[in-house]
Formats: sequence, structure tokens, C-alpha cells
Amino acid sequence: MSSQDLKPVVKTARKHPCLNIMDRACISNFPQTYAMFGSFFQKFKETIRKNTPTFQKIFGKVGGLFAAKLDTATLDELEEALYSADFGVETTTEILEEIRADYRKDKGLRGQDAARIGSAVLNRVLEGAEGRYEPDASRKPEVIALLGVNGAGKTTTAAKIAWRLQQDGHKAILGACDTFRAAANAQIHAWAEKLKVELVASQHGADAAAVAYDTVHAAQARGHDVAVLDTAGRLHTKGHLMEELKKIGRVVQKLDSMAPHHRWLVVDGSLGVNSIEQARVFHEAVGLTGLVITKLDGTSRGGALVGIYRALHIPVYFVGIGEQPEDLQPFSVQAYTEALFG
Ligand SMILES: Nc1nc2c(ncn2[C@@H]2O[C@H](COP(=O)(O)OP(=O)(O)OP(=O)(O)O)[C@@H](O)[C@H]2O)c(=O)[nH]1
Ligand SMILES: [Mg+2]
Repeated sequence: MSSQDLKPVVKTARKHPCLNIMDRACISNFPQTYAMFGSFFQKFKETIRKNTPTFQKIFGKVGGLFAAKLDTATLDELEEALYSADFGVETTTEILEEIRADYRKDKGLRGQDAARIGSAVLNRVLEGAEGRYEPDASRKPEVIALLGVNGAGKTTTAAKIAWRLQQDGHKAILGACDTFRAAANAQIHAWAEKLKVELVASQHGADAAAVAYDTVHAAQARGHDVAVLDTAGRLHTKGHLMEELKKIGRVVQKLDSMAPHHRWLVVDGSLGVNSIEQARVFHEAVGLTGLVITKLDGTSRGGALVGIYRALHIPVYFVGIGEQPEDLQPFSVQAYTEALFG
């Protein structure tokens, strides 16, 4: 595809409301690469919502570039794109080394060959990363605590999980354990009402662990299958806030010694490799059992999950691809790598 042909694509893409500054910069500076890789999370969304043939049709739009022979300039652009996707240095280096090694052997290597190599590396790195969630019927309730830094998407994810469980015929209850942020109660109340999910909440400023206790207690009394605890956003560097999380754990263990059975870190997928350190500190504090990566829609970054998985080997249960209840999907390595590399 010539740069003339790319102009309308780039013009439309730059106006997309979901794009952040990084995305816009990437589109302006590397239009060819954007066409090949930049919109991959949009494709990811389409791919997992629809099916593979639809996805291939989307990729078909940039098929010219996909089929083009690589040269030094395209390799450099590719390197830039991989770094800005935030896979982390190790994975990016591995992908580039494998592509360059093949290119040294065969100068006729095409974009599609590079994509195949990138895809193979990611599949290898993400082996075992797919968490599959099915409530354990022997636990009444099974307790899922959602943790993470401010604004990661915990409350939205709690609502989406409860909705999903109810769609699958399970009885879910939400616990409003964010008693710290003034508007938190109103937000989760609105979700509970909209989705018709039971909610246990208290006043702003109440003890979060007491709300967690009340939620699990109510769930036991009313026969709920799953209790989803939404917690306040906290910076992993604030020791006393991390202590509060441990307290939530200790208090619900008075009702069930194994609870919370799942301690999932909710990570804003567009925030990049900084989230690896966040994840490490949360993991040390509470022993994470899973990850949920949000906001994979509307970003051309989103590779952070690769770095976190590589560092901690904690499975990714769900990915968030929008703000609606149905915009939470089980994580699929295949859909992820296909969205990235075709
Ligand atoms: N586009 C998009 N937006 C999301 C997604 N998940 C959450 N959001 C939005 O991100 C913003 C923050 O989400 P919340 O669920 O309030 O995040 P939180 O972690 O509970 O925030 P605090 O309680 O303040 O720490 C909201 O505007 C959500 O609608 C997602 O997967 N995609
Ligand atoms: Mg919240």
C-alpha cells in the first residue's frame, strides 16, 4: 500500500475518540506501521466479538503491506511499533532477534513472515496464560476480590463479572468494599440496579473489611454462588493501604478459611510496562491468583500483560474491551496474537 493510499486511513484513524496521545503520535510518525499493527486492539475487539473470517477481512485492507518484502526501514519501523506496544524488552528483543535471524538468511522475507514469527514468540511466551473461570460449586459462595490501582477498572469489572455469572445461571452478589472514594457507592449502586445484581454496601468511610464480611455472610445466608468484592483503588507503594487488603482477607477468613478464593489484579492494559512492578507488589502482599486486563479497546499499546505474565506467571482470566457489561471476555492467547499479528 503506498503512502498516498494510506492518507485517508491515517486521517480517519487519528480522529478516533478512543486514542490517547501515544496512539496519535504513533499514527503520525509511523503511518505504515500503524496500518499494519497500530489498530490491532480494535481488531482484537472485532475478532473476539465476531469470528475469524471477519477478522481476516479487516486485515485484508492492509494486505498490500502485509505481503510486502521487508527492508531495513520496515524492520526499524517494526522495532519501534513493538516497543511502543509495551511487550517489555525481553519479549520484544526475542521477536526482533528471530525476525532478523530469518531476514539474514532470506532477504525475500515478507511482512506476513515477520507477523508469523512474532505470533509464534508470543504464543510461546504466553503458554499457560489463559485462565478459565468456572465457579466451584462446593463453595457457597466462592469469593472473588478485585484489587488494583486507582482507575484500573475494578468496579466496572466487578459489575461485568457479576452480570456474566448471572447470564450463565449463577447467583452473584456484589460487595461495595470501596468505602474510601466518596462517589464509589453511587457508582456500584448504579451498576447493581442496572444489572439487577444484589449488593451489600455501607457508608462512605466505613471499614472495608466489615463490608467484605457482611457480603460473604449475606451470600452464605442467601445461597449465592459467587461474591464479587470491589475494593478501593490503592497505590501499591502505600504500605498502609496494602495492609487494608490483607485485613479484608483475614476478616472474610472468619467465615471461610479459604476466602477470598480468587485475588485478581485488575490492570489498565493501556498503561504499559509500569504495571509489571505494580503487579509484583500486589502479588507479594496478597498472593494474586489471576489478572484482568482492561481497556484493550482503543489502544495500540496493551502489551503489558505479556510482561506481567512473563514476570509472575499469573493467568489472565478476562480482558476488558469496553464499558458495557458484555465487554468482558475470557482471555484467549490465540485471539490476542491473531489481533496483533494476523
Ligand atoms: N474503554 C474501556 N473503559 C473501561 C474498561 N474498563 C473500565 N473502563 C472505564 O474506566 C474508568 C474507570 O473504571 P472503574 O471501574 O471506575 O475503575 P476503578 O478501578 O474501580 O477505579 P477506582 O475505584 O477509582 O480505583 C470508567 O470510566 C470505566 O468505564 C474497558 O475495558 N474499556
Ligand atoms: Mg472503583
